[in-house]
Amino acid sequence: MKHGLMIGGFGANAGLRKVFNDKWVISSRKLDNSPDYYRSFGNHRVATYLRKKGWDIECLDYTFYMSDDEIRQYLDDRITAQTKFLGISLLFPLAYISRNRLQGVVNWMKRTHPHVIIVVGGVKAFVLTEIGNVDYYCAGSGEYALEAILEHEFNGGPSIKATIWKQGQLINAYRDYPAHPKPDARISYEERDYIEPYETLNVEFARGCIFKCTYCSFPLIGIKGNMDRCQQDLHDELLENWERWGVRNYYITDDTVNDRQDKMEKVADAVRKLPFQPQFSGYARGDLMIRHGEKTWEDMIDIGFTSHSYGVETLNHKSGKAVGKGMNPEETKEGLLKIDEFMRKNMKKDQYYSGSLTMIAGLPHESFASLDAGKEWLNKYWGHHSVAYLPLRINSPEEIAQSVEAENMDINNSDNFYKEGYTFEYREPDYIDDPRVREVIKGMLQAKQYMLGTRGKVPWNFWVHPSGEYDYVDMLQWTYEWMDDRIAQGSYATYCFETNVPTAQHKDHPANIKHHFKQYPLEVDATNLHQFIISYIDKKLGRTESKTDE
Ligand code: B12
Ligand code: SF4
Repeated sequence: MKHGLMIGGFGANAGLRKVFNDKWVISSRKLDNSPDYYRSFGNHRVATYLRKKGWDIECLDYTFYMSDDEIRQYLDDRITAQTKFLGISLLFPLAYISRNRLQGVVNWMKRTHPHVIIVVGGVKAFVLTEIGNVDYYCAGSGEYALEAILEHEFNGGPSIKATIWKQGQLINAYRDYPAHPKPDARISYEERDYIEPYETLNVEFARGCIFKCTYCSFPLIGIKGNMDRCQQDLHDELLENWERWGVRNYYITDDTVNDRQDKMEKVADAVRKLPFQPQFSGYARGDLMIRHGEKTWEDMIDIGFTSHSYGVETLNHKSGKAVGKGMNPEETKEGLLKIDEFMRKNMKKDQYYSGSLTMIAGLPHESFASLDAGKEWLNKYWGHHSVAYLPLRINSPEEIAQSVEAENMDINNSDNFYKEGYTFEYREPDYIDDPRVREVIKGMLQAKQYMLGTRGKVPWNFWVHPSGEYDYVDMLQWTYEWMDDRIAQGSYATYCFETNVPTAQHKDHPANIKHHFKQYPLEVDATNLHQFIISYIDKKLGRTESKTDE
């Protein structure tokens, strides 16, 4: 049988395995959220599709929790003359160290197993193209694109629509091999994935988003037409994961889970037919939650979709309007409180409600005064939920003008902000008191330095707000102060997207999970999830007795 391997799991904390046996914690003293403890689902989705076409494909998750020797040992062990390709999934930009490690693995593969072609795949071209010495870069939903590559390479199929990038070929899969809609977007796991019942897997209800917010850089936005999953396919996937692995927890990967009321109804119909109650977390637009009202909230409770991350972004009306989220903030605040009350009153036993908010600091028309007004409300009324503020990130016009073809494949949303009057400073800021902010800026300067060697000739820069009142660095500082205040007042509930940590931690007492979504110790114990990853790697490397695929 034609054989392929797919590896992933190159995250920000990668390579920290040496401290695995100490107590591991997830800390709320941070500004971003980490994807490190999830499997590399992109690989599993593409592999599931290709297996239906007769391929034998094994996936390896959490790769960078292994040492370089372990990664090589695994690849040496699995690769045979039948092995045709190695797929590498990259969801997020790699930190400098991870990038070098991955490049090392790729170079070693080319020297040691030259008959295996290497395909790097994921959402964003600029992330993929940081790696050299590969045969194909596949940006976008990769099911049909990888199939086309394999047909071309090994079955005399037509040549691939691509442009040259470094030594390889760069594919715009969204445009040239579109896989949206994808009604059968199911992932089927195998024995050799060693799925545990307390894991949080990922699931798709629909592909793409019907909206087009100004700051959003997801490629499949403003999508027209029906992009929904087939109800039966969704039902069967959830049932299979329950019957084979005992899994009931999911992160939904839709850009906006609740874009339509009828979508929630359709999912609820599929879920009601299941013999168990699943639990879902995912991104829901706050304004739509409020508009759609109680019928949809009931559907959500039936589905088990009670762990939400609302992209509210701002509580300043003019700022919201400027980025496509124009609901009056008073209506937003009132609506959020209503949802909170409704969920708490009507949720089923053992369900938990997370009303995580994600906010952007530095939008058009936002001032220190309006930010502080928003903060006051959030600290008073939304202190029992997690709220993440991140400073607005946009590229300067010079960067966009000089960006290479690979970057032009990715959506650029910066233009929308130039129109609002954002300007850019090209110098190292010399006025930073807070050592944490200094550290972040230092990291960004280093990254920029690295980029100068590979692509981009524009020196480090940061935006200045149209009002002239503040700049990017001030907003970075403001978000740290925001976090300090939240910690000081004891507001640090678990984020909706960190649901996999408490789910694993309380595997024997699921009723305790809900406490994390009110308040939890500042540093939450993640030992179980880490133990799971160690044991997964041991099984993959044959260090523990385990069932193998038939
Ligand atoms: C779930 C999710 C998360 C989870 C991640 C959990 C995990 N690891 O699974 C959490 C909540 C932790 C998260 C965090 C963040 N996220 Co996020 N997230 C998503 C989301 C909604 C779904 C990703 C996903 O799992 N999709 C499902 C899988 C199956 O799809 P996939 O991996 O894309 O795979 C497909 C293709 O990419 C391709 N493919 C993938 N692998 C391979 C391999 C090969 C060989 C081939 C050929 C093809 C291929 O084919 C697959 C099937 O179609 C996306 C939006 C989206 N819908 O894609 C944003 C998204 C990936 N996130 C984004 C961002 C910005 C962030 C944050 C930076 C947010 C923040 N400001 O903190 C952080 C980053 C954290 C960090 N430390 O780096 C951005 C872009 C990231 C980027 N590359 O620049 C996205 C695209 C959203 C957006 N609006 O732009 N996120
Ligand atoms: S609703 Fe979300 S995914 Fe859709 S365009 Fe807006 S920010 Fe992007």
